[in-house]
Amino acid sequence: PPLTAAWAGGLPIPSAGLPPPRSPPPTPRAPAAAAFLRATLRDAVSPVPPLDTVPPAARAAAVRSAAAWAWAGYVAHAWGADELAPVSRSGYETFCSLGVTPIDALDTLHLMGFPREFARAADFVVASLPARLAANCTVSVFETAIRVVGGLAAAADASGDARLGSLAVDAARRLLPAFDTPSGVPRSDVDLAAGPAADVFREASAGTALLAEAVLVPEFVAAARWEARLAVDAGASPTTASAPNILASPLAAASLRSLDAVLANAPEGDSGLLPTTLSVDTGAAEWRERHTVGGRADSAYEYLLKTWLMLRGASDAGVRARGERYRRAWVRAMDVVLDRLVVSTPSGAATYATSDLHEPVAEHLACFLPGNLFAGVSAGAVRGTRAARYRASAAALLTTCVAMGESTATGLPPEVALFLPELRPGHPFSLLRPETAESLFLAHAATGDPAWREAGWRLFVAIETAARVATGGYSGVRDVTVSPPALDDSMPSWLLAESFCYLFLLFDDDAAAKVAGKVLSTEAHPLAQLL
Ligand code: DMJ
Repeated sequence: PPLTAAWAGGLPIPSAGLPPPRSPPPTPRAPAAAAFLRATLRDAVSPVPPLDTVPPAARAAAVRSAAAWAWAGYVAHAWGADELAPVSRSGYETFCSLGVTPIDALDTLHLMGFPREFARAADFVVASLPARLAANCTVSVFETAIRVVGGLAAAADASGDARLGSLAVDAARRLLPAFDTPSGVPRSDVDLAAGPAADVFREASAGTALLAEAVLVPEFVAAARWEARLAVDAGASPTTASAPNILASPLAAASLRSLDAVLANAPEGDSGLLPTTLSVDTGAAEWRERHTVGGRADSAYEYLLKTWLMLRGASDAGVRARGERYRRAWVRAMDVVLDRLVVSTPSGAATYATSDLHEPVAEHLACFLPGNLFAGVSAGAVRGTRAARYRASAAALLTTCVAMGESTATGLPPEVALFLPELRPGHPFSLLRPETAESLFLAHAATGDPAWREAGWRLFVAIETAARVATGGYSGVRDVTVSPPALDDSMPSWLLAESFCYLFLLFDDDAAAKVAGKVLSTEAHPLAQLL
């Protein structure tokens, strides 16, 4: 697909980094929302106390209050819309009006202990989503899988609410036609109702897929598990829900076939980096070769590890062996990423994952990498000297991600940083992305080092100070180098699904214990392992 904008340094930027488009008119509020809002504001929102007086033991509660403020803003002004425009106090549609914010937020509400808000959101999703899913609308397979399928499956896992599990299955089935390609690598877009009709795919992505779009196993296995469980509840043989049968079901098998096509086509050796754009016909590199662990590629690397985590506890030896293949693929990929994409500035002051082999460009999106390395080491994916190397690289990378935020006037990291040769903002906007918080949580879980918690608190204070909107919600900012910053009037659904969720997990040991046995998806949805 054509790249649409330029790095500040004259290099391309993924279009995924741009603020979302607005589609007026604002979504009308559901009639019941006013009462819902009043109840939410009254019952769920306690004000965040003055930040400099918050003792460490109260930090999780402060993050929980902030999440309630984000949720209340959505309920007040955007109920039923995909996402909240907090400044103009309306909603906007980015995902075929599926109502993606409540779906993405369900498991966060559950984890943070908002049972009433969870129940109301779940009832709303159950009542409204079937009709929304049945509409003729073209969606991104990737975004719908990670936010909708993953969000519903995790919320169903957490609550046991089979209605949500059934919706996860419905949503995943509607994405399945995209995988019907010669290679098994899915097309980027699919019409939710019409499937692979000839004219539903965007011209820009016809025939190609991005690396991240080709690796979606955790979401599809989670949906397949719910499909099997519902079938058993309806009278099918209990063996339907065995791990091998779940993996053989159409939903799981399609996602695994795509992953296998990616790995089968990955070059060996020095160029063992995965291609960022793939042909859906062959699964091989397409268009212009570019290697990155940032946008367009990020979660594919993350999911090599997490596919192993999903399969490694299965009682069936064949399933475990299959998982082991993905662990080895992750180690191969990480070795090459550390060799080729992770670089240090000449002074050694900063280490970052570059998004371009020839230019010193670091995307905030790539800040998931240190957390992924820490998670792999903690899970025992690597040992000995390799584990030591991964741990040291992860700490250096995360230190730079933290510095990306702490070098700006707002304390928020920019979308893109340049190292010329030292750190400075490239694209200065912030979409309140989660990757630094995610890696801080995983780093603290792996090492117990309180410094990661301190960095997380400073990040939270920066969000509170720069991005909180007085009438409800939080907003992305246009320039993190200016304080106070201009707001971009958007609250991406990942703020509740991930950014606040990871900060809460960082400060709340009980919550962290609850997700410890789960696989955190790329959208921070805790998914059960296959047993
Ligand atoms: C989220 O939707 C997911 O974390 C995805 O993997 C990357 N982009 C956003 C957050 O930045």
